[in-house]
Amino acid sequence: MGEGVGGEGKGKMKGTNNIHKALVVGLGYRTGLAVSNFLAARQVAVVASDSKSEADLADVIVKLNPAVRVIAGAQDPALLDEGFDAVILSPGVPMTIPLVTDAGRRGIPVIAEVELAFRHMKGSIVGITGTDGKSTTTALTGHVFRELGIDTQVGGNIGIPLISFVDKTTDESVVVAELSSFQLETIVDFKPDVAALLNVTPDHLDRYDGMEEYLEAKMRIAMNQDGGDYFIYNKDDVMSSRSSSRVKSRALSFSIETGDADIFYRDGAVYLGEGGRRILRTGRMKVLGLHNVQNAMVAILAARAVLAKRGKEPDYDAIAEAVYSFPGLEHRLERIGLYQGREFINDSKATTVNAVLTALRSFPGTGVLILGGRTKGDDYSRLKIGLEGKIRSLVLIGESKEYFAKILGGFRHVFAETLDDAVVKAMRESSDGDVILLSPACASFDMFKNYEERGTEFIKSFRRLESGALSWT
Ligand code: UMA
Repeated sequence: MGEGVGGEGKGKMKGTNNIHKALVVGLGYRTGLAVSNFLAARQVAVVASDSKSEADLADVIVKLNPAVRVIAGAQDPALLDEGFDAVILSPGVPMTIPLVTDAGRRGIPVIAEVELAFRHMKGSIVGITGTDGKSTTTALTGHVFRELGIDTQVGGNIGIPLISFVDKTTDESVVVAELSSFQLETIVDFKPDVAALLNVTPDHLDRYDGMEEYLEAKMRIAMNQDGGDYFIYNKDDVMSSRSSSRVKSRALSFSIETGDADIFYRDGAVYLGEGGRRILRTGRMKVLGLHNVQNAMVAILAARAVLAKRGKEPDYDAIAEAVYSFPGLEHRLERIGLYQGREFINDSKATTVNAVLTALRSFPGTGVLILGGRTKGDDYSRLKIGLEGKIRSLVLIGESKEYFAKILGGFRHVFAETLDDAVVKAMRESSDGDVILLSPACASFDMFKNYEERGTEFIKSFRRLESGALSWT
């Protein structure tokens, strides 16, 4: 048996001893795999348990360190009889499964991957949580730090487990972490230098008993912060605003509705509350929509807070340039090009009604919306408010086309069989100056492997149209 894994990074190892034998629960495609390999490389004896069958896990198992013992299928609490120093939980596994509750009863520490990563991490941590906009804000904040010449790592719920890059961090690094409520459920000492709570609206209510419980999970992001840390919150969002009074860290607010905030938006520009200095002209940003202005305000406050903790003054001009140059995330309100006066926008990642409403709000004028796919039980009639006065015509795709035709019957619509067909019909339904938006409000699995493939196919259809290979007239 090896020396065990304690923590050579920021964590003070309160209440946990070195880990010699670990049980990783939930291999997943990313988290459990990364944790298992991280620990095995440090000579920790690792058992990985997953409810899927060995056959279903084949893709993951080939990437595992051969020293890891995999127990696939049933997750019997009797497994704990072997004795473990810690259970490391992947975010997709509920804390309520018997294997995990039993571990707790036996006094085995149950920790999140982000907790383990924290114990090995160096430098400053910016943690970003909230219901909507986490990934974009995380990417944008990371982009700003990088453009300022700071060594930056970006990860968490955005798709790269923090544990996979902790070894690269130094005292000068900044880690920008997207944190879901699932990841925050099992943190112990995790303490971000800067925490941001973007907004709290109903989500994951299949896993939480109600909004208060969901909020509590999110507020864990600030539970270990002290007076030297910062908590960024949205003054326009009732739940996040209310929560700011309970944190021990220094609260910094952002707003698009009031000038009474640490940073705010007014008439196409972003200003600092104190001193009123103008920081941004939002028209220069590549990413569209007021929600991206909010995301930018978070990034600016996060940069200011980290620099303040390092005793440095922010260079707001450099920060503004960094915000302007942020290209946005792929498949999220991604501008792909202009063709015969129509602007094509790929928002394939929009799989919920809220995401589509945000997309519709983000551009002025009119357009054609490509909508449909596999529905997820959302209340799709809510789309009507966003479509009114904005959408000339709907191009309906996927297995839900008839369903949408029925519930959105008041709006002009046509059916399309493929994305090529959808692009052709969108051209015919639109006019010069319109937007052609793929923002499907649905999962992609009826027609594609995932939303990435759907977005990529849309871009290919656009390129064919541009080159003349796809004719629309
Ligand atoms: N499993 C069990 N027992 C159970 C339940 C699940 O063993 O009772 C297994 C599953 O079979 C699966 C694994 O546990 O193999 C769960 O894996 P996972 O979902 O944690 O998968 P990862 O690939 O590691 O992805 C996770 C995040 N997934 C979730 O939080 C559900 C990813 O967020 C994240 O990017 C990744 O870690 C990086 O660390 C995705 C997500 O959907 C994007 N997040 C939710 C959201 O954004 O709304 C929270």
